[in-house]
Amino acid sequence: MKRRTATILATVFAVAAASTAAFFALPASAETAAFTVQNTWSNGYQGQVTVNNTSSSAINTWKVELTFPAGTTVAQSWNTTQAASGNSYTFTPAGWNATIAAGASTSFGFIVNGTGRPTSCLVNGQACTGTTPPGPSASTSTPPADGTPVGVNGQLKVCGTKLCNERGQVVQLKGMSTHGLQWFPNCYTDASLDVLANEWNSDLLRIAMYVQEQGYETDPAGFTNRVNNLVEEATERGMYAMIDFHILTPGDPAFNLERAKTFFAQVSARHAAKKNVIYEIANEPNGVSWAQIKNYAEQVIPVIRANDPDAVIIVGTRGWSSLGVSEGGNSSEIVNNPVNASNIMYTFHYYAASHKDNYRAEVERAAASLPLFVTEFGTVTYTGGGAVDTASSNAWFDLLDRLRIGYANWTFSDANEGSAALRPGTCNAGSFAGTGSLTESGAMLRNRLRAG
Ligand code: IDC
Repeated sequence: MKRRTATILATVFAVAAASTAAFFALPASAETAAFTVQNTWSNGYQGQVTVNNTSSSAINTWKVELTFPAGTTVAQSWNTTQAASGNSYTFTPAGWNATIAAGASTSFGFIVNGTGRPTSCLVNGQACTGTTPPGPSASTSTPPADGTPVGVNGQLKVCGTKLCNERGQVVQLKGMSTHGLQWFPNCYTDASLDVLANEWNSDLLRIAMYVQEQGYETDPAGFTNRVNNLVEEATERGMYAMIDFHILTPGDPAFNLERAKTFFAQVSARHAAKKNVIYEIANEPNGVSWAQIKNYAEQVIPVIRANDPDAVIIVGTRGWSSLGVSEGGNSSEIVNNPVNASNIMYTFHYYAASHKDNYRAEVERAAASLPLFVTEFGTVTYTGGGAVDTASSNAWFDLLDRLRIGYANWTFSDANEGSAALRPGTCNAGSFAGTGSLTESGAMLRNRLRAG
């Protein structure tokens, strides 16, 4: 143990010494840095700093120091290594972006809790007097006029550990998941989807296509068609459409590998030109190793990419998409052995009455290194039934909002179980508007989504 500690300390010391040498070797005005605000919300904002090398030779490293007013903190950053001392934050390279060629620049981003802007900014010890380099910036681009989630945000992409819109602003999508399409066809109609989009302000429709349990495997063409139709319905309403390949039992995604390849080849070909389709390739792997899930992902992702190269793809995680926690593991197995693909995120699922502090702690830890999407959660127990756990649900919402992690609630349906948003009989009656048909969970979600 002692030997190990000594070695690590020695390494850190060596790196620090090298960095210091590099700073002093630089010409006095080699770097400038520009701080910009990319996106704001009621109690926070997304900042970015671009470090420019204005000299005619490469620089080997950089250091940006930002000081914030009391009450404002940096929650997270990406493309950088962050250290804090009181209200002062030091940002150094992430590892791969230390060297900046002559005339080039590099940027890093961060999420701020609180509204205070930096009161001081230093780059390699000098005041950040630089200007934003040429190119699109948040302040010059104009969101499309239609005001829908897709109209405003366009094609999404993974940016560091976050999800960004087409202007590079972090976005947190909030929406609803269908129940199994095989069981609740009357819940997904023009009328219900109008209410979901226009009244609930849902950013997202997750389309849960079970593979077993009388799902896809019984009628591949029919279920592919239903999914395609729901993607079109979401698109018409400016919502993102998340195509969920809802494997559950058996939990090994390899059992459905050939079905997944066939299905995703077809739906990605059909929707390749759209900006609003997100692919979720394995709902809840269970009873399998992370290596097996990764292997599945690395076979399915190229099938989608061949048709739709820029779509965001979400990969399920071990233990019913618990980042491994429900099977005694944790997210380190993913961090140490990530899926070999870009523009992907990892799934986390929770049910608030069953999954509490230890799961929240793991999400917070994982979110520092992995892009996460809560593609399914319930306000009740993991069975899908039971009472709403208001305290745990609110603790989850607070965490996800703080980390800007998107979510979809199970379910926008009238199933006879506590997780359903609509009371039994609502879908046959076709009475979706207002609050009269909502369960306790439905009322909680409608309020959340309407609040934005
Ligand atoms: C549940 C449904 C329930 C159905 C059961 C089996 O709510 O009506 O009988 O599936 O298909 C998940 C799964 C999701 C589960 C949900 C609640 O992704 O399919 O739905 N849940 O048990 N993971 C954790 C909980």
